[in-house]
Amino acid sequence: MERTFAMIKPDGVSRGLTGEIIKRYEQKGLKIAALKMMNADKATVEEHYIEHKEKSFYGELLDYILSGPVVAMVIEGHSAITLVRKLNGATKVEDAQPGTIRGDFAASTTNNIVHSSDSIESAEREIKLWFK
Ligand code: FUP
Repeated sequence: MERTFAMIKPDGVSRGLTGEIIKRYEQKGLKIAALKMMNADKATVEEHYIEHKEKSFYGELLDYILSGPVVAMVIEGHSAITLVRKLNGATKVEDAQPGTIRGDFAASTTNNIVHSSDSIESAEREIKLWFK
């Protein structure tokens, strides 16, 4: 059994996609082990995206995540890390396939609706960070 961290970003929440996104995770057979809607604080978001600190899009990314409430989740299941990332779809807007959350709903790489951890180490780090 594996645990991953997932987040519905502000545009996912404001566009009313929360139910649709959770439905896709549950439909796949994954379990929502924890869930909270919150306004993220800047320190948490800076820490979350620390690997992108020097990137050109970092400022825009922070502003975006801080622009409204997010839904933070812990998702549990066999291969949960890989499965949630497959359901979410590719990071780059041009690569996100129809049938994935990003492929179906995102029209920009920055405003891409969802996040999920990319490894066991990231999942542990992100769950600790968002569910203190
Ligand atoms: P992901 O693991 O799919 O969330 O992707 P990354 O960790 O590489 O990127 C984190 C976020 O930075 C993405 F969700 C969107 C944003 N980003 C950009 O805005 N431009 C880029 O070129 C790459 C990422």
